[in-house]
Formats: sequence, C-alpha cells, structure tokens
Amino acid sequence: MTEVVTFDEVGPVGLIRIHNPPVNAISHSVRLGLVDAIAQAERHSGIRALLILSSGDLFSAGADIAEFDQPLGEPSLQQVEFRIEACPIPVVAAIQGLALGGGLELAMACHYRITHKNARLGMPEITLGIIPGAGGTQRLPRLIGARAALGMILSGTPVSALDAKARGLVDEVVEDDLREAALRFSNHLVQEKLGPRPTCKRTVTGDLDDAEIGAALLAHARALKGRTTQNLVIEAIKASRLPFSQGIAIETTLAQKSLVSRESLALRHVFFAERESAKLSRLSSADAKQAQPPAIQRAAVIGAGTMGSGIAIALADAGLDVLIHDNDPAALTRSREIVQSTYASSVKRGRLTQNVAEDRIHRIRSTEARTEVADADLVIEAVFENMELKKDVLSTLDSVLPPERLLATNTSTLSVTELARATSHPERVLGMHFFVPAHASKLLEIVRTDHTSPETLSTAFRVAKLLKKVPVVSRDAFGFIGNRMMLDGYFREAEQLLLEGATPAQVDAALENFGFAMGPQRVSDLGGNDVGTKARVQLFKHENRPGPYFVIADRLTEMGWLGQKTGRGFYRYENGSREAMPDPEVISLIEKLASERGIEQREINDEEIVERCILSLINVGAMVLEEGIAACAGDIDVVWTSGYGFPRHLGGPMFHADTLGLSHVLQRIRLYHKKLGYYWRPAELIERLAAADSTFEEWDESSVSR
Ligand code: 3H9
Repeated sequence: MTEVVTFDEVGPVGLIRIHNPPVNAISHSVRLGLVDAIAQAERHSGIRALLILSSGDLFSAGADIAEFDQPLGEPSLQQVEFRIEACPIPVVAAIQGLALGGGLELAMACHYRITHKNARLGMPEITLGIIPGAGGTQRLPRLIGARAALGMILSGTPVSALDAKARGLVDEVVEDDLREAALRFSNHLVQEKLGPRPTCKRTVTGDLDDAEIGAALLAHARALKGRTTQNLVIEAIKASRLPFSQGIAIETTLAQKSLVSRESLALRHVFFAERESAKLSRLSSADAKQAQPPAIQRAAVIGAGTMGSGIAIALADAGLDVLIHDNDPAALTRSREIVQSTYASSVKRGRLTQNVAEDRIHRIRSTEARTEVADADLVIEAVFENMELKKDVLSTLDSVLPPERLLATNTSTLSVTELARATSHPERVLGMHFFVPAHASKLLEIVRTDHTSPETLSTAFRVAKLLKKVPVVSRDAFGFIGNRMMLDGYFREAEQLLLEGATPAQVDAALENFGFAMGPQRVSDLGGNDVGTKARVQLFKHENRPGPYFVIADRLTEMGWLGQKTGRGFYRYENGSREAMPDPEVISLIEKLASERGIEQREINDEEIVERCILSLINVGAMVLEEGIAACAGDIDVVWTSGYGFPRHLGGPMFHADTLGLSHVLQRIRLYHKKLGYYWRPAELIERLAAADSTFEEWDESSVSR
C-alpha cells in the first residue's frame, strides 16, 4: 500500500485514511492506495464496515489538477468509486474542512456521509472549465435532485454542512471530534446490520425542464458570460435520468471533451498562475530564506479617503486592529460613514451577521495624531496621489516607526523609489497598489524597488495572504504592470480608435462582447476621467509619451465632464443613474479633436476594435516582460484577469497570445506598426519567440533557469 493511504482496524471498522498534503488531492497514488486498502479490508472477515477519512484540515480538494495533462494512470477515480459502491460492507465517508470536486464525488460513491459542522461541500469544476467527471453529474442528482444539482454545479460554490444535510447530501452533521463520531456512526451500522446503500441505485428526483435550465443559467449569467462548459453540464445532468451505466458513459465523453477545451486550458492556467504569483521563493530563493516575517496584529492606514477607508475595511476583515489617521477631522467623519455603510450593506446582503459587522467596525479606530501609529506592525500610506504630500507623510512615519516595520505606500502612478528617498530606511518601503473597492478587489500589485529588502517583501506577501488577495510583484516603473499595459496599450488604442471614427458605445460593446466585464470608456467614466488625467500628469514627470495620448479623456476632464459623478463623461447619465447613454456632443468633440490632428475618420468594424485593443495589450505586455517589470507572463495574466476584467476563460492576455500563435500576433503587429507608427513597434520578445516558434508559456518555463 502507498503511504498516502493507510489502513487500520478499529474493532469491526476498517479505517482508511488519505494523507496527501497539502490538500489531499486524489492523485494516482491515492487512487492506488484506496483500491489496495479496500482489498485489504475485504480479506479480513472481521471488518464489517469501512470508514474513509483524511488527515489535515480538509477531506479533499478533488482530483489532482496537475495530472490533467498527463495520460490517466489506472485506476481512474471512477473505477475506485465503482469499487467502493460495490463493496459488500457499508462504506462511510467522514468529511472535515472541504470536500471539493473529485473529493465530493468520492464521498458520494460511499454509502453514507457524515460531516463536521464547519465542513463545506462543493463542485468547483466549472471554475476550471471542466464538468464533474467522476460520477458527480450522475450521483449528485440522485442525492439532491436534478434541479439542485444543476444549481450547485453551475455555481461552483460550496455549500455548508447544514445546507448539505438539509438537501440530503449528507446523513449526519457533528460538532465534536469527527473521527470518534464517524466510528460511532460506523459501529452503529454494524450493530443494526445496516448494509451498503449504493447511490447509483437511487432514482433522480425532480424534473429539469427548459424553464428551470433557463433560470439556473440566468442566476449565474455573469460568471458564465462567454463560457461553454455549462452546456456540457446540462447535457450530463439530463443524462442522469437514464440508467446509471448509460449516464456515466455520457458523462465520461462530455468530461473528456471539457478537459481538452481551450476554456479549460485557459482556466487551469490562471489557477496555477495565481498560486505561482503568491510564491515569494520564485522571485529569489535568498529572499525566502532570509525572510522571517514578524507577527501582524495591528495596522495603521494614513489617509481617510475612499481608498484608505477601503483598505482599513480589508484589514479589519482579516481580523486586524486598525487605526486610520488623517489630519482632517471631516475626512475621518466621512471615513466612519463609509465603514458603517459598507458593513451595513454586507449585513443587508446576508454576507455578514450584525454581530460580526459590529466587531469589525469596532476594530477600526481613527485618530488625528500621526504619532499614534507608532505601535502599528504595518503602516499603509494612502493619502492623495501627490509626490510631495506622500513624501512628507512617509518621512514623518519613518521617524516614529521602529526601522524593521514595513512602510507601504498605496500608489498607482508615483515612483516608489523616489518616495522611499524621503525615508532613512528605503529597504522597508514598498508599493501596495490596491484596486477599487479595496476591501473586495482580488488583486494586490506589490511594487518593489531596488532597495526593498527580502524581509519587507516577505511581510507584504503575508499581508496579501491575510487579506485573501492575489499578490503580484512588479518592479518600480512607469505604471507598474497593469497601468503601463492599460495606458500604453489597451486604453490608448481604444482612444485612437475613437479618433479614427469608432464611437464610445461601439468600442465598449465590442470589448464587452470579447469578454471584458466593462469596456474602457465606461470604466473611465466610472473611475472618473480626472483620475486618469491626474495619474498621467504624475507619470509624465518621469517618462513622456508622444501624442496623441489620451487627448479625448484629458479634454473631457478640462470640460468638467468627469464621468458618472458629474452626469457627463464619454456618455451622459441621468440623475445619478449608472446607465451610459450615447452623447452626440461627445461624438462631435471627438470629430473635432481628430480633424485638429489630421486624422481622417472612417467606419471601423468590431473585429478591428477587438484585434487592435488586444494586440496592443499583448505587445506592451511583452515589453513589460522583457524589461523585467513582471517576473513572468503568468503574473501578467493574473494582473489582468484579477484586476482589470480580462476574461478569465481566455487565460489572460499572454496566454491568449499563445492561443492566437505568436507568429500570427507578430505579423498583425507589424502590419499595424506600418499604418499607425510608434506605439505599434513590435516587442523584441515577441520577435524572438515567434522566430523560435515558441510561446510565452515556454518562456516562463525556461525562466526558472534564467
Ligand atoms: C476535479 O476534482 C475533477 C473531477 O470532477 C473529475 C476527475 C476525473 N489538485 O490554493 P492553495 C494545490 S477538479 C492539485 O494555495 P488554499 C495548489 O496548487 C478539482 N493541486 O491553498 C497549491 O500548490 P502549491 C476540483 C491542488 O488553502 C496547494 O495545493 N477542485 C489542488 O488557499 C495549496 O493550494 C478544485 O477546483 C488540486 N485539486 O486553498 C479545488 N487544489 O503549494 C481547487 C489545490 O504547489 N483548489 N492544489 O502552489 C482550491 O480551491 C484551493 O486550493 C483550496 C485551498 C480551497 C483547496
């Protein structure tokens, strides 16, 4: 038997334990171990029930995703499940922590299920672009009904143990020691002579008509936009009405189809890229060895604006005590209102209980005295994007904080190297670029300078983990990773298309159809056109850009057409409404700006809009890579899928470039370079990779040895 699965006898109960850290993935060795353990149990006539449980915090995160690209090693998970289901003695699964995907499928093939009260059970396969392929689409409907099964698989979100019990997915929920309770449960089966209860023998309850399917798709429309896996899920669940063996055969074919789909390759790429970006050791092994991050219990935020308040909420959500400092008492009052209303809305939406919300509100204190922050384990400066103001704040903080404490500056545009010069300890300074809303957004761009120490970087990673954010490290440079690509690539090209004759509504619709959550002009109106204009003024202090460069957005700012907040921007908005209505005056303004620059306007089709915006994003992304601003292409994909709304199912811009083929990408970039000039000069990295018939993925793999 393999060591990842052990077998013990506890009276008449055979105890099979999975031990495959960190997440008890059901790898090939686990499958072999399970089959061996069952065979061993069957050889013992004294064993009258089997109990399957796991070591560690969770039952199982499912099939081993890292094995998906390899040939399947037998026994398959499905074969293991058939073996369990056909056992002549009852088999019980004892679930703690999480039972996800193949983990839950394994448990559903057991005859009984007992869970700890804190456990959660789910089918997240759809988030990886695959369908549950080890009986999930056939056994789940037999346990909870076809409609509930469809909802659970389409949502991908785990349900609580109590919810699972109410739905009929588990038999018992316990609050105390799970192993002891599961042994009692198994002994009870033996005493009462309660035998096997194969799920496959049950019939599916509830109908699944078109109206119900439509309602389920609508409920998850946002997450499933542009996706196709849901169609395979529906087909598989419909097949659960057939005899089990036929349904399983259909599921297997559909699962195989999903596994080799582009969608699945892209989503699995992002899954692993997010985990890679969170590994400090990848950046430098020396960093990881030296770094001994101190405990973080108290945090301070300087600046009580929208961003500062959002960061304070994120810190309180992570269980830290937070002090917000601002010189302006009115700003502190406004910040308290933001905190109160954010938590009130979480309670209203059922995300938090009133008690938890109150506890978090009480964790956030405010002060007008800057020196009070001296006790904080971590300080994040979040005052306005102004170099002199930020330098002044950092310099004072530097004098009151012990030298080993991290000093983070929340900036999206300013040179962190320059800011750190205001301190006598530049090694403890780094940038933490939060995204709006800071408490809910997933991405944290961490900006390191040449002086940032390994300890400082390590603490920042720890903070990201505490805040449950995906960290991506950027070198300190114009716009870091995300904004550089947005400004020099994506948004700039979108404006260029407007000057050439496309309308804001057309550009936005084309990119939203491509899969972006929101088109560039609607994003500008939401964030405020003035915000972009001010950011570019700051950026231009370090590096300039030839025009036309955001002439439309800057003109709108000059006119006070700042977007949603003023009711006019690229669009018109009525009485505080968020509905963007085309504005003929903006079209005339764009025509005027184009003619002043000698740009002849023409009809532009949606294909050209998407191609130019995406290729320019890819091209600048390659420059960001070759300049060493991003450590790898995967990091860029994480930044764009988790911070800028790039469709996750396309894997991020660099993965998408590989999908298009770099020779094709280069050929199109060269064509646009001839027509449109400077901003389309091809990145050398693309030229090199295309010449070698290589990909960004291969470049990332080889970067381990660079
Ligand atoms: C499935 O089951 C298919 C079946 O229906 C059909 C089969 C035929 N496999 O996220 P973390 C690794 S599909 C392999 O940082 P956390 C992860 O890469 C599966 N590896 O920790 C990382 O490795 P490393 C359906 C996995 O505490 C380490 O574990 N299941 C798997 O923040 C720690 O992960 C899912 O979609 C896996 N299944 O979160 C669940 N899972 O240290 C996917 C994790 O080398 N997993 N790893 O970078 C998760 O959602 C989270 O990892 C989990 C833990 C919530 C479990």
